[in-house]
Amino acid sequence: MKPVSLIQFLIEERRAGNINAELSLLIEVVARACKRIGVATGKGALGGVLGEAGTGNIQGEAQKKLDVISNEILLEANAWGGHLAACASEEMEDPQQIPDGYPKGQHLLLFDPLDGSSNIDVNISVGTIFSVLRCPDGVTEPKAEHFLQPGTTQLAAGYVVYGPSTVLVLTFGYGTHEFTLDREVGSFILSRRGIRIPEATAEFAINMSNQRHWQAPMQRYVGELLAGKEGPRGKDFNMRWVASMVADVHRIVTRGGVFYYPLDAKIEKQGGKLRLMYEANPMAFIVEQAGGAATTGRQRIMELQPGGLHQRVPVFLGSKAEVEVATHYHLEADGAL
Ligand code: P6P
Repeated sequence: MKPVSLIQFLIEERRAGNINAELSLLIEVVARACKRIGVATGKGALGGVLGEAGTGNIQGEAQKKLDVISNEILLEANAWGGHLAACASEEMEDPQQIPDGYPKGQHLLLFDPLDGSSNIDVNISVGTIFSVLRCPDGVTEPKAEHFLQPGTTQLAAGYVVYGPSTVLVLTFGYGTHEFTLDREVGSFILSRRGIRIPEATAEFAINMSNQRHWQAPMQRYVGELLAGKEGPRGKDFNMRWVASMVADVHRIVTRGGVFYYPLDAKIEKQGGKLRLMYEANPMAFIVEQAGGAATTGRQRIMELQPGGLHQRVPVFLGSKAEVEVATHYHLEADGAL
């Protein structure tokens, strides 16, 4: 069958009335920027791009050189196209306006330019995560509050995982689709249309070193997974933890599984580890459109009303039936059932 390129797919989506021309152009620009990020990360030690940048971000985290480079690539690529009203990034405290002199569009782009960057120096897969919202009518200089829309209002969400192959996974709310980069030609080629995540799973992803800090429902739930077939679940489970959300989520999108970053005593005050607007919401949209589920352990992530651009939340996502079990444990413990 003739390969379908990303551009062709976007034209099909426009013809189907699923997206408009401006959103189509935005996704093309983001995909092209991610190809450049993939080239930069692929240079490794030869590109002088490893190690710390010597700066910190809004999260108080030391920035890697590639965090800063990736952020710049996305900002530059999106400055002149006329499809955006503003950008927001994990690496910047406030939204970035479109530079004077360039036309503005009707979309807001949010991104984590290089998620999992602590893995860069040890050559483990990292990725870019992005989310697209509509800019409220009449707003020409979007501020942070204009980005604070629930995940259910996303127009598009996607990630690119820079692994053995470079893979873009994308949704507009009409299914979740995967594109693999043909490095010879430089085009993203449709490799999976209409992905479905298996409802059940025997594989979970969590950072077990936090176990002693978890809330009681999580202790009980994971204890039962570890008890295997002799325990109440009656089957053995396997565990994976890459510590790169994009890599862990891509495994789940590819073969099923669940990913958990629950509240724990260390991060309870900040509300969680992962960021709602440019990690949890886009991943939730992608997973739900593939038949999976995404909750905070207590409610659907995409229904949260954001309180801040860099707000953190607990994340339970993946195979629907298993996420529902974990969520049930939390609601039961809260007396909410
Ligand atoms: P931990 C990477 O820093 C990240 O934001 C996600 O990509 C990843 O899933 C998580 O944090 C890893 O957290 O506590 O295991 O290092």
